Amino acid sequence: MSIFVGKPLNWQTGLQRSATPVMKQINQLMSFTNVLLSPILVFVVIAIIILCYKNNGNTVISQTNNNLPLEIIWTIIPIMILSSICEPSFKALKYQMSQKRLPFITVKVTAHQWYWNYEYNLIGNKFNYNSNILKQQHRIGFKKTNLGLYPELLATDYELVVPTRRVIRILITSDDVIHGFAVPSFGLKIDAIPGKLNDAWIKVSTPGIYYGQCSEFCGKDHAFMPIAVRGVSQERFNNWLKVAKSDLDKAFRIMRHGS
Ligand SMILES: [Cu+2]
Repeated sequence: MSIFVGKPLNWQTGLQRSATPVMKQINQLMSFTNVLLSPILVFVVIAIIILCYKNNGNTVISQTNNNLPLEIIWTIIPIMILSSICEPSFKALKYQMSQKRLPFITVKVTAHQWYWNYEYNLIGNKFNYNSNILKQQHRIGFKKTNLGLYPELLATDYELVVPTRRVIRILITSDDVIHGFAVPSFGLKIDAIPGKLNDAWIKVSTPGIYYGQCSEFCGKDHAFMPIAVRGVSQERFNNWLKVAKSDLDKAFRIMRHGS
């Protein structure tokens, strides 16, 4: 069974495919902004080309001043352009800040130099584990030899596991220096700051593995502390959780067999 993998593609120029409602909004905002910006780009480039060719050294530069209609036009048009971007942008921002109050579960993410710690705090189910980059020599042991599913520099030994179609609240902090918890297909990028608890929410729409990386320069192994999130069905999440508290290896083994 093939599962969706949220990772960057070769020669990709756009954003990653959205896997959460927040990222969907960000994608829409980006498309809208691009539509708006393209004619401006064309206009500016044409204007520059015309000016370059017209000005052959002896053209007298226009001395127009105090032209009220012209000044009104070039003030009003940019205001209209900026306000039309402002509206969807604030809407997306507000949405990002909403829906944190009644999460299905809360996961605490603590950044360390140079790995992540994930803590689940459910009634009777408090446990945490570290997530390190998957080393080449451990691929066989972890049964993660498929480079498409577990790409180099992005795959981890133990992923963060979350149920799909549920609001998950993520609390983010750091134990040492500032790190950045970022998963592009979730539209998520929050700083992990020592002594401060930042929060965000996700609602993963499709089961799959989603990759991200630490996004604040945090020292020598900054490039080697990837983030891997596994979105699974509610049922598989419950099964994983039951075993994970006592035997993490076994819990992940069962999950991989199911995928
Ligand atoms: Cu870091």
